[in-house]
Amino acid sequence: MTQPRPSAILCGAVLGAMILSPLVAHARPSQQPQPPRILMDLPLRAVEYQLDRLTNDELALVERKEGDVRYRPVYVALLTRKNIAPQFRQEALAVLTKMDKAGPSQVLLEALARIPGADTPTADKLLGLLLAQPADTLRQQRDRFVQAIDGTTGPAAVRGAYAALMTVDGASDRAWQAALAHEGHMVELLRGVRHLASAELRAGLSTPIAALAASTKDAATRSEALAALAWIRPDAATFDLLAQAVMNDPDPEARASAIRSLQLIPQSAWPAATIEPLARAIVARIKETPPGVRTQPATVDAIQLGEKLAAALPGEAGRGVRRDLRASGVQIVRIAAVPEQMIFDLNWFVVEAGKPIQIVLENPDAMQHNLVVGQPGSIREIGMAAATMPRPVDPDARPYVPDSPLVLRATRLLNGGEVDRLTFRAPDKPGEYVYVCTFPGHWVRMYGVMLVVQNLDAWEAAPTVPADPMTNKPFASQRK
Ligand SMILES: [Cu+2]
Repeated sequence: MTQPRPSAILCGAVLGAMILSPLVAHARPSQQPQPPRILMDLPLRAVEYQLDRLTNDELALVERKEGDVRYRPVYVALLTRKNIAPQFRQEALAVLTKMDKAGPSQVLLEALARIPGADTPTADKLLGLLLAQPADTLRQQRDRFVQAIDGTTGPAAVRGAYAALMTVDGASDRAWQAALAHEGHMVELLRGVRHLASAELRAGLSTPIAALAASTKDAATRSEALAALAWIRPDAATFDLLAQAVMNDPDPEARASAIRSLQLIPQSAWPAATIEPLARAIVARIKETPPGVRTQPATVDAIQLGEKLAAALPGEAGRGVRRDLRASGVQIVRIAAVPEQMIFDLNWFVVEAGKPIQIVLENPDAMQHNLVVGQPGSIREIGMAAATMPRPVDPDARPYVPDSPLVLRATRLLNGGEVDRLTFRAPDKPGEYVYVCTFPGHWVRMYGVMLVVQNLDAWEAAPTVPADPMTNKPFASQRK
C-alpha cells in the first residue's frame, strides 16, 4: 500500500474543517445557508476533492464566474453531478461551451468520459442533452463521435458516441461495423439504442439485434441485446425470445436482464401460450435462490413479474402460481411518488401478518420524499411531529422521522431519481397500518394504508377495502 502524500492529508484535514461551516448554518433553519467556501487556487485535484465532498444543495450554492477559467472545475462538477437539478447542468453546459471554445458535443463527450460505468442515471441525462441537439449541429460534429469511438474514452462516452453516430447517419450500419471491430463496444452500442429518437432507426435495428442475441457467446452482449429488443420491439415475438432466455439461458445475468426487459412489454402483447410456462419457470428459479438473497433486486424483479403473470392466468392456474410465489418469496410492493402532485401512486396494499415484505419506494419527482410505516391511526401524530423537526446536520441521518413507537419503519429521504427499499416482517397483529411521506407538509396528501391480514388466501376469497385514514371512508380505488 502506498502512503498518502502529506499534501493530501493536509488537504483532507483543512477542507474537512472548512466545509463544516455551511453545514452548521443548515442546522439553524431561520438562517439562509451560506455558500461553501472553496479554495480555488489549489491544484486541480484538491479543488475537485473539495467539490466532491459537497452535497448537491451546497454545490449549487458555490460561487462561480462564467468568464473566469479558475471556476471551470465548479462547472464540470455541476455538469457531471448525480441527481442535480436540470437547470444547473444546462448552466454548466452553456458556460463550458464558451469557456472551452468547444461544441456542446465535445463538452458532453468529455463529461460522459468522467461518469463511472455504474452511474447509468447520470450518463442517461448527459446522453439526453447530447442527442437533443439540432440535427445540423450533430451532423457537423460527426468526426468527434468517430474519434470518441476510436479513442480511449470511458464506457458512457462510447455509448453516447454510438447513439450520436447512428442519429447523424440515420442508419446503424457504420456504427454496427465499428462496434464489431472494437472489443467491448457492442454492449455500449446496445445500451445507446434506447436513446434513439427515430422510430425508423430503432425498427431497423430489431433484426440484427435479435440475430445477435441468438448467436453471441458473450453473456454481457446477450443481456444487453435482449434489453435493447424490449425497448425497440415490445411485441409477442420479443416476449417469446425473452421467455426462452428466462427458461433456458445458463447465465444468471442474462436471465435477470431478460426478466427486467419482460417488464417493458405491455400485457396486451403477451402471447397466451407462453404465460404459464414462464410463470412456472420463474417460480422454479426463485425456489433455487437461497432465502437470504431473495430480497436482492434481481429476485425482487422476478417475483414481481411472476405476480403480474399470475394475475393474467385464469382461475386455479393463477392462484397456484401466486401461492407458490408467496411460499418461496418475499412480497414486493412498489410505491412511487407521482411527479408534481405530492401523492403516492398506491392508496393501499394487503400483506399477510408476520410474512416478509419489501417496499420499493421510487421517487421520479423533483421534490424530495420518504416513506414512513406507522401504527394504525398514527398518521396525524407522525405527520405533525415530523413537520416541526429541524433538518439534521448529518447527511446520512434520516430526516423528518420522529423518534416514536408509532413509527415502525422508514426509508431515507429520496432525491429525484432515487430508489430505496424497506425489507421487514409484516406486523403480527392484523390492522390498517399507515404509510406516509413525512417531508414537512406532505403528510396531508401523501399517504396510504398497509392492510395486514391473518391469512391472505382467506382474504382473497372475500376481499375487504381499508378506510382512508383522513376521511375514514373506504378507498375508492387501490391505485391513483
Ligand atoms: Cu413527500
